[in-house]
Amino acid sequence: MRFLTAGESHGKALTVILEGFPKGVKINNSVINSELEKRMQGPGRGGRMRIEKDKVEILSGLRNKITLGSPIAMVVKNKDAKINPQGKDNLEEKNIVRPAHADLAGALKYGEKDINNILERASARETAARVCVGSVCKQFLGLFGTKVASYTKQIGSYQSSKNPKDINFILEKTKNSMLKAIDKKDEQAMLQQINKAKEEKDSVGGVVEIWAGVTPAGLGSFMQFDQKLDAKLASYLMSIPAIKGVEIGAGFGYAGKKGSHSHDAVYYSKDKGYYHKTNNSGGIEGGVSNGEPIVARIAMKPIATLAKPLDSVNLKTKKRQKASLIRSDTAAVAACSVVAETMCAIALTESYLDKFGSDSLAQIRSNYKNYLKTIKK
Ligand code: EPS
Repeated sequence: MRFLTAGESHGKALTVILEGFPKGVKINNSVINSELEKRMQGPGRGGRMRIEKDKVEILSGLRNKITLGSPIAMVVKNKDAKINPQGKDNLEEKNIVRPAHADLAGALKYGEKDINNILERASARETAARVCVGSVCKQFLGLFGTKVASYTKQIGSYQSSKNPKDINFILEKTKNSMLKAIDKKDEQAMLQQINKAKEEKDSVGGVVEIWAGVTPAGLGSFMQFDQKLDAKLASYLMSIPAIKGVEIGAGFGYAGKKGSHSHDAVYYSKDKGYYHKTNNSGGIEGGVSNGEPIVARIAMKPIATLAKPLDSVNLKTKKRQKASLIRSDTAAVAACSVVAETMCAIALTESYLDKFGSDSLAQIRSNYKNYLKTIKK
């Protein structure tokens, strides 16, 4: 399975083609739309989100809501469309790069002076197209009882010390939380971080924790570096704009611990099969899922565009100037959590298809059932 997105932030639309998705899966576009809506929400989002009403239009690859096994083309139209691919547009030229954005590196790469030609594609708006793919994948994974959930662990300097019991706990607690917090008190403290940053014309980042399960043991492989499930998951999560750190399970916490205090001992019972009482590995050992929930954390840097801009340089004059003031978010951690679930669902779906066959749901189901019987034995 693979997908390609196209589209600029202020282009006509975001487009995605998903190829290699199995035949026979029922896809509900209202489920995709509700994920798109969640990506637009959350405290700290900026003015653009009040303009857009992201909705998917599925153009191909389905008949009567069921996938055909053919490429699935999906479109999310932009309301704030300014780019005219075939003629003059009404974007004002911008020459002052915004620190921490793709502006300078992109301008140097392409010998560009107008940063519109960089930021339009580098914008996090592209993730709306990915969310469409993630939602399709979540609907596939749901057929095997696999759910993907996430919550906001940290905003700015405030970190929640609460730990979820399981995936259903996260789904239940975050259902009515705009910030996707699992605790009301923590949510208030995290909101304060966002409001304070907004008052100070600043921005904040945070940490999102992602859980996936139930996943069968055996997804991914230790045979080659690029087949390892943790390597795939880490690279997919790192590909989200503004992500600067990824941890699987105990992650960096492992470094300061002894093996006897950190490795997950193995047990067996007739009901459960093989299991662990702890999950420091985050459900992946040797690049392969071990049947425990998959747990990853990502660190998002503060939003790059600041209302109180940093020093920068005008690409045309080479003179020092304050960075461009472009409409932006104060925080987008809750939105990022939807994209993180998306990338996790895509990585897991690819691993399912590698393990159980890829072109027909009926055959994948039968392979999956037989496999589960063998690993229980
Ligand atoms: C975004 C759309 C963008 C930004 C934001 C994310 O719209 P505009 O640039 O018109 O305000 O709101 O992008 C960034 C903050 C960024 O740094 O890329 C979206 O749809 O998520």
